[in-house]
Amino acid sequence: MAAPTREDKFSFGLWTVGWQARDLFGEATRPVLAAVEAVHRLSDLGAYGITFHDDDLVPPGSSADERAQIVREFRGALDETGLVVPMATTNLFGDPVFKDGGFTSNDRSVRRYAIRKVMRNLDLAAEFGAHTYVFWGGREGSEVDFGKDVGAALDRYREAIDTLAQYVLDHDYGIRFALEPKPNEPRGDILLPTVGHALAFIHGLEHHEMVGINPETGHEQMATLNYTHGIAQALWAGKLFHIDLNGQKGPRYDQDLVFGYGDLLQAFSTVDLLDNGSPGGGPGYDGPRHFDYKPLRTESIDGVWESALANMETYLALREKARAFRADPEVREALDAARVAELAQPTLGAGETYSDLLADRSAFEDFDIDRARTQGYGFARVQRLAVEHLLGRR
Ligand code: GLT
Ligand code: MN
Ligand code: MN
Ligand code: MN
Repeated sequence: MAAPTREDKFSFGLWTVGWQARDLFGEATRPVLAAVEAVHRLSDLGAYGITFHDDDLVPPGSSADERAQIVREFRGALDETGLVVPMATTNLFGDPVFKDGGFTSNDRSVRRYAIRKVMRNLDLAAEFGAHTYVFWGGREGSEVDFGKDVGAALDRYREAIDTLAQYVLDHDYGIRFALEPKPNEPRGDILLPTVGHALAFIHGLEHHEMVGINPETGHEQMATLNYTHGIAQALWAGKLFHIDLNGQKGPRYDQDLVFGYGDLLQAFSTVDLLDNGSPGGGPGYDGPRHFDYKPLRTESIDGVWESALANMETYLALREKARAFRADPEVREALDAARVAELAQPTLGAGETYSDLLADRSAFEDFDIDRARTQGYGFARVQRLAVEHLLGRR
């Protein structure tokens, strides 16, 4: 199999390969990974981009001089390798000041501070040429229903996004926003818990055209939802602005496993959709394939690079399989038999109205309902062939 190249547009968060594996129960198992080192190693592995939170790149508490030097060195590494920064984001969850959220804290002064923190990092994101800015509101939520006015929190969320969108427009930064849903963890219940909630929220925004979503595989699966369906609806709405790929084994804590190391069959349909678009000719996704995973805590730095590569290799392997699947004459025949393409045909004919439908006796009075009741749809064969391809038996 071909090695990853820049054209594949693979990107990684600095916080992923840089995760020191500090968890709820134990200390870090790995030393700090310098950002410059991460840039070089990711570049060597064939990635094209690196993303960061303000605090991953510039440790909180750095002086103005230290900040300038860090930014200079990071810039140098990017220039040297040709790696780009397609996306940046703000840490509104780590500092205890955000324990009740950033944009939706009950404390108004915290909300004002949060917006300022984002504005500061938007300047840096623009300086590095990022086109997407992610908002993951992990602390926006509650544990106590009576302690949070959810409607008011959504008003404040909207106010923050509207204000920041205006800031981006006024500065001509050419940045679009991508909201990242998650159902829970670290908050007991997080606001905008799923793709669907986030899409509905976007409709009410002042600059809704510049706001889309950044769905993460594991986050939808934590909510027991079908990730491929989630991104399909985001594509349908023209809102798949960015993507966080990883692996998750069902509804438990957020595992952030390597892409494919959970529901592999669903990862297969995810790659097929992203790369090839919907079977009815709907659009695919041509943005960065961004991995948001955590290298296992058991691993030293070797395991970090091993797993970084694994994300890309798994994606490429599934891409090859998706191509072969779509090209396989037997699969085409099975898809035809399952009438997958027929769904793209409008239910009413061109120019047909409900009156015409009412007048069409074949649609109701003479409809052969027994045929429709007893027919098989042929999905079993489609699934069998998909698994055969995935297993390399075809
Ligand atoms: C954090 C979270 C991720 C988000 C990152 C962006 S931060 O690691 O678990 O899912 O994408 O803020
Ligand atoms: Mn996650
Ligand atoms: Mn994460
Ligand atoms: Mn994520």
